Amino acid sequence: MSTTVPVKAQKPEAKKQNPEFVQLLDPEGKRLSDDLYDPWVSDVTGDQLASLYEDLIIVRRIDTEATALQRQGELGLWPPLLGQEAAQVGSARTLRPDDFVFSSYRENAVAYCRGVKLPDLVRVWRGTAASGWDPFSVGMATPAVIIGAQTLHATGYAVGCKKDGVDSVAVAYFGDGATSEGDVSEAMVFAASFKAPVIFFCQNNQWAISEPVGLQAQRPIADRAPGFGIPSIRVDGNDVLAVMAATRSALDRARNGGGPTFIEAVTYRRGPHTTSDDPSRYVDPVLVKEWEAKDPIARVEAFLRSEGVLTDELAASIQARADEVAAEFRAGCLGLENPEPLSVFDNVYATEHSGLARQKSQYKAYLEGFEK
Ligand SMILES: Cc1ncc(C[n+]2csc(CCOP(=O)(O)OP(=O)(O)O)c2C)c(N)n1
Repeated sequence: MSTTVPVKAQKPEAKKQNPEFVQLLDPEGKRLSDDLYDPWVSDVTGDQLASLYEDLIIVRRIDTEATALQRQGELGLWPPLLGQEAAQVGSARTLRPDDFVFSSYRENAVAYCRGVKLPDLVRVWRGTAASGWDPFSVGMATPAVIIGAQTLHATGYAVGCKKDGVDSVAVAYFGDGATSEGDVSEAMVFAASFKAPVIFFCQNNQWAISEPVGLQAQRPIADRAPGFGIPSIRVDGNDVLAVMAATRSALDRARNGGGPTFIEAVTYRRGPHTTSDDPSRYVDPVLVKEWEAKDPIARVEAFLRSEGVLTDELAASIQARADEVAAEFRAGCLGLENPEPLSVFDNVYATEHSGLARQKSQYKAYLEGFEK
């Protein structure tokens, strides 16, 4: 059975607002009501939620496949997102094509939602390109590995949108660790000063590699932004509906001249920082179990089943579709062509550069040495 009926809270009269963060779907899949944020998702139907559920399943499947590809030696590295699917899908699916995303390296689900082609997700990690995709074709810059740098790019872009008189919004995605970087503070100062239409979307996945968030943040991360004059929302990052509501409210504020908003999506990185990391050296497995119980996919599934929207048949077809995407992704990755070695010197400078030309000829001679 499918439904075009909005996914309203089951018991609107039993109002229960979570003091910790905005939550509309609890871990058991119960639809909670929230006076402030319900209106932002009052139009979301059962079918639309099922489509978000499909996204969550697919991005998790892509992530598993990429991890396997790395373990098989096909990728040099991969930054997994297990546990963070709802934070990424819930926010990215609310954006318009003319909005612009500036992300870090872990936002592969955001990239998928923006329409980045599957092999383009791994060009860099396979070492066949210096950059994965054309930013302007998908409205998303290629990922920043310098922690927090992209918040400045987003703010600059947002100021540009304002000057151009368009109502597009820039969204900067970053982690909890990034909030300790000067770049993020600078970006917030500028964004607040110029009322830039930018959303600072922080996925608090509790870890900056092996450093726990509690070390660098004595208060909730969302509390930092008001000090810069930027309102913030703390949302359950494992609740796709709540993330959507929070992002929609921030987008609306930005589009209507209200300026920046900071969103802290509280989530958990259940895997390693990257495939080179061993979290067993610093994570208590009990904590991971606790977060498994708050899984972002399980709660949507439970809710959709209780509503009669998700049947065994639909669930099986979504799984089959995810497997299809994974196969396509694997084939695309393996099909990436190795670049011609000397092309590494292309596009470094806009104009000829004698130092680079010298390096290029030295490298050419080095490579020719192997052919003898
Ligand atoms: C400016 C800078 N400093 C240090 C690093 C090394 N580094 C890479 S990832 C990382 C932790 C980032 O944590 P967080 O911002 O929470 O993002 P997450 O990886 O958890 O998504 C650090 C310190 C870097 N890439 N750039």
